[in-house]
Amino acid sequence: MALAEMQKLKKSLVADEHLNAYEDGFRHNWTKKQILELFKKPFMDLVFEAQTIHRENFDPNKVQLSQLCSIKTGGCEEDCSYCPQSSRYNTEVSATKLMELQRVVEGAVTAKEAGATRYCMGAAWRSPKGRHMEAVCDMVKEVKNLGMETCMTLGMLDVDQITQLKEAGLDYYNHNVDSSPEFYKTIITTRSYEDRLQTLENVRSAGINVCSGGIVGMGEDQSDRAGMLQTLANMAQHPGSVPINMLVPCEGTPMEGQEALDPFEFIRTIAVARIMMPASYVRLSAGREQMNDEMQALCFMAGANSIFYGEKLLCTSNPIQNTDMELFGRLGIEPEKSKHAKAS
Ligand code: SAM
Ligand code: DTB
Ligand code: SF4
Repeated sequence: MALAEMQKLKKSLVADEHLNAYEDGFRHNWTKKQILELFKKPFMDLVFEAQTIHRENFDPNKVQLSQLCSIKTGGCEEDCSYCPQSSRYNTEVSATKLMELQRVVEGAVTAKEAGATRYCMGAAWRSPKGRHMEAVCDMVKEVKNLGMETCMTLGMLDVDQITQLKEAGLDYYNHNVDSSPEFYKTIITTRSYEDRLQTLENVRSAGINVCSGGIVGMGEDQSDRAGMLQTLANMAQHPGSVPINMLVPCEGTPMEGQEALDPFEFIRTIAVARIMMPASYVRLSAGREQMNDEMQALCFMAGANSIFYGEKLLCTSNPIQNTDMELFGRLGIEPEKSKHAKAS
C-alpha cells in the first residue's frame, strides 16, 4: 500500500476511534446506555465527579444570575401540558398584550440594580408574528444599551426572524427540548421535537448562543431524562446554557397534582448534565421555591451555576432576591459578573 494511502487509512481509523473527541474537545456521541450508567452511579460518586468537572471549567463559588420578564403572557395556542399559559387549559393566568418597551426597560434597570447580568424576555407564542419583530428587536437593543446580556424565548423562529434578532444584538435564545423525543410526544401535540431542533439549529448557525434544556418531574422516567440530556449533549455544539426546570404543577393544567420527583433524582439530573456538558452553564431553573436551601446547595455542588433571579418566573413565583442573597452568603457564593455584555 502506498504511504499516502496508508496515512489516509490511518487518519480515518484514528478519526473513528476518536469519534468522541470532536473539534471542540467535548463528546457529542453519548449513548443512552452510557448516560443511564451515570444516572445509576452511587450518589456521592456522581456528585463528586460532576463537581470535579465543574471545577475544571468554572469557579465553583460563582453563580450567574438571569432575570425573567414575561413580555407577553398567556393566551398561547399551543397545548404544552405543563404550561399555565396555554389557552387550552383553565388556569389562573389571563392573557396580556405585548408589553410596552418602556416597561420592559424599567424591569431590566431594576433587575440590573439587584445584580442580574442577563435579562430573559419570554413570550407565550407558538412563534412571533411579523408585526411583533420590530417591537422585540427594539427591546433587545434597549436592554443591551443598559449593559446587560439579552435573552429571548419567543417560540419557533424562521431564519429571517433569527437574522433580525441577531442584527438587534441578541446574545441568547432560549428554546427548550423539554424532554426525550418519546416523552415529548405525550406532552405536546401541536409542534414536533424536530420543529424545536430546527429552530435551535437555525439559532446556532446565526451565531446566537443557544439556551436549551427541559423540565423534569412531569411523570417521565429516568430513561427520558437521559434521552433529554442525550439530545442536548449530542447537538453539534453544546448549548451555552442548559436550564433544568423542576415541574411547577400548575392548577388547571393536565399536570396539576403531578407527584413530585425524588429530590435526589433531580440533583442527579443536574450532575449528569454537568458531566456531559462540562463548559455549559447549567441553570437551576423553575421549581426553586419548592426546594429547601440544602437541596439548592446540593444542586450547586452537582454543577448548577446559574439561577433565575427575582420574585417571579413567568407566571409562577420564585424566591425573593433577599432569600437568594442570604443563601449565597451562607454558602460563600458570589454572583458572577457579566461576561458578554458591554460595560455600562
Ligand atoms: N412560548 C415559548 C416556548 O414555549 O418556546 C417560550 C416560553 S415557555 C413558558 C419556556 C419554557 O418554560 C418551556 O419550554 C418550559 O420548559 C418552561 N416551563 C413552562 N411551564 C413550566 C412549568 N409549569 N414548570 C416548569 N417549567 C415550565
Ligand atoms: C426556562 O427553561 N424556564 C423559564 C425560561 N426558560 C423561560 C420559564 C419557567 C417557567 C415556569 C412557569 C411559569 O412561571 O410560567
Ligand atoms: Fe405556549 Fe410556550 Fe406555554 Fe407551550 S410553553 S403553551 S408554547 S407559552
